[in-house]
Amino acid sequence: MKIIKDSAPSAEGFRMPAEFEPHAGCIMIFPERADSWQYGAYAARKAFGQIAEAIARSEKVTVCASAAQYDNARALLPAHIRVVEMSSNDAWARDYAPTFVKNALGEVRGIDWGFNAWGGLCDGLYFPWDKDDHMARKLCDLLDKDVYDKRDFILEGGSIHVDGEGTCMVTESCLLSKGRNPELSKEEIEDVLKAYLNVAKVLWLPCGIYNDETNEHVDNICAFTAPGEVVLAWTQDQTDVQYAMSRACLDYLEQALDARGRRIRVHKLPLPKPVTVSEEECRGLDACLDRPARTPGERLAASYVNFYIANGSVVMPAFGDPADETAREILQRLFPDREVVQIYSRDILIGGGNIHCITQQIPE
Ligand code: KQY
Repeated sequence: MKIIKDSAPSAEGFRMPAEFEPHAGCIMIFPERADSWQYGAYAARKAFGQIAEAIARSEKVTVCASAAQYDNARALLPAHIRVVEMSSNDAWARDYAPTFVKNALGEVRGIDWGFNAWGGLCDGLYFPWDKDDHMARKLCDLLDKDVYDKRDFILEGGSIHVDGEGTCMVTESCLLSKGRNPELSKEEIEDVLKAYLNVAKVLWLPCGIYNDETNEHVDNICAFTAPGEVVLAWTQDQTDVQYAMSRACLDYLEQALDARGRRIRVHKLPLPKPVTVSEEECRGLDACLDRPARTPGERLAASYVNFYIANGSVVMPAFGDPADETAREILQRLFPDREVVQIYSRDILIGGGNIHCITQQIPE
């Protein structure tokens, strides 16, 4: 594996493909952290396993597990899912596995961004995060991919979406947060995205989902379903705090043009009714940084937008809400050539994310 320090992907003809382009596989991490996953992650591991199996029906899945959990992961997951021992601080593959870029010859390379647990000592979510921060490079080594060293720039995979045709989408609340790259201006951040993802246009949504502890990652509020088309998490309830947030994103998208000069077609994806943590769930969590990890009644950032597009399916969350089926039907209409598979993901949501946050695609 070569570590590339002196140039950026766009200078060498590499670009980040859209998630709906063909994959060689998917990376996940086996959950075990006791302040993220209630009751020793028992239920979270079952949900991760169901998601891995659903994705593995159409692409190779690699699951990283700690030394302590390797045997358990190997026993839980079927033989066609690869399990490798790799240390991490938690299980958010989207955020610390490499972002992959590809050139016209089909060569794939990784990008190793800096990771500081969603805000470092400013408003990060746990400490330390050193093992997470090392994963991108280890995974590139494992997969035999050269890697761009961009550790001087803090970025998580869940904070970017691309359409594969020159447009990237982010939220201001996340990329301009004080805990990421406070020394850089908005224009300088855009320049890094353009150089590393090889995009010509960055769409800056103002915000994400209410109480999303990542400073509102884009992958929970809005996602490309095709070039020029997005789904946006939406509520009709004007009294809900989320209404103004989704409305602000819609207003932004309705006046925006993408890199090809297209107007963006916005499909509204309903949100489930507010999901809150129960006392029983809180009792099952260890403390985090000397504080309770969650408090009873706390609202979680539940959204159907947090889905993963696999080669043959779209794997999306279910919350046991009446909107589950409506959301599934909308995604099925938008992805007619893929089977939309719904997986009950409350146990992942309690950890602070959902299906997109725990998966990272490797382009074909
Ligand atoms: O990408 C994500 N949504 C990860 C959130 C991490 C939360 C840590 N408790």
